[in-house]
Amino acid sequence: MLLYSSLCFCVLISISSSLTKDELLSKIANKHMLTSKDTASLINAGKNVYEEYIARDCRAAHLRGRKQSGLYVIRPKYSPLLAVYCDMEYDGGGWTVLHRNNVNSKTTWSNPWQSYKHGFGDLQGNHWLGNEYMHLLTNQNAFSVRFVITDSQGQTKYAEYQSFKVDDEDSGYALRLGNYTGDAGDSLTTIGEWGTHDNMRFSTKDKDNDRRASTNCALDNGGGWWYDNCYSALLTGDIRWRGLCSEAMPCTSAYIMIRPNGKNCNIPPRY
Ligand SMILES: [Ca+2]
Repeated sequence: MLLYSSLCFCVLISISSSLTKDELLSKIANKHMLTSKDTASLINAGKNVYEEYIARDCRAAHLRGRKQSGLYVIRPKYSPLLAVYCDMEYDGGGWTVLHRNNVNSKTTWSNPWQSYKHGFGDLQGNHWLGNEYMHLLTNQNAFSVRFVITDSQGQTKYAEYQSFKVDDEDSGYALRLGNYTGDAGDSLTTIGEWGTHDNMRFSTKDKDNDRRASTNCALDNGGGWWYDNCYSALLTGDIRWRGLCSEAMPCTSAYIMIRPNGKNCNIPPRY
């Protein structure tokens, strides 16, 4: 009898958590970033989806055998469901893409705080996933981040930081970076003529959290960013990266992507 009851209970739990595709789509927090074509191409969204089995991030999906780059639904531990672009090929795959800027594709980057908070753009093209979602994603696990930039010669370079976190909104979505490796140069944690970016709060044209007293860096430069006074690197709008991208040496594309760094001692992995 006990076994029978347990079986019934398990079946009920399974049935109650199965979602149709429409139900799943309605629960995606950033569904405003999905076109109808996008919703048809969500790789891990079939007819019936068990919400509790949705991968926590692109690395988790990759570990389950998902090797195709494209749009996925993920379920970070402390977050509502999110639609993201997963790069399953670059350097071993499993990358959750937070931002893409191809300068040949026209995008409005001079958006207000609320747009940068909840994300905008096309997940398969130029976009900003959203500071709130970057915070929720990086709050669940220890991530490393790569800033991948294609320079004026067509060479792709990267700056990797061994840890990456975005603080909550009350803390201005401040950027927290670890140690640098890579070949793009470290324009985010070293202090240059125009300051640094590590530990800076996010600023937008309608919220000045930068350290330039006289003006609002976001208003002057267009895109939202972790400005200081004002920037050594800027990836929203024209791409700037000290020593690599400038007006004289225009870079053509930039990505920000994250992957668990395996250095989380406090939270056991849950795939
Ligand atoms: Ca200012």
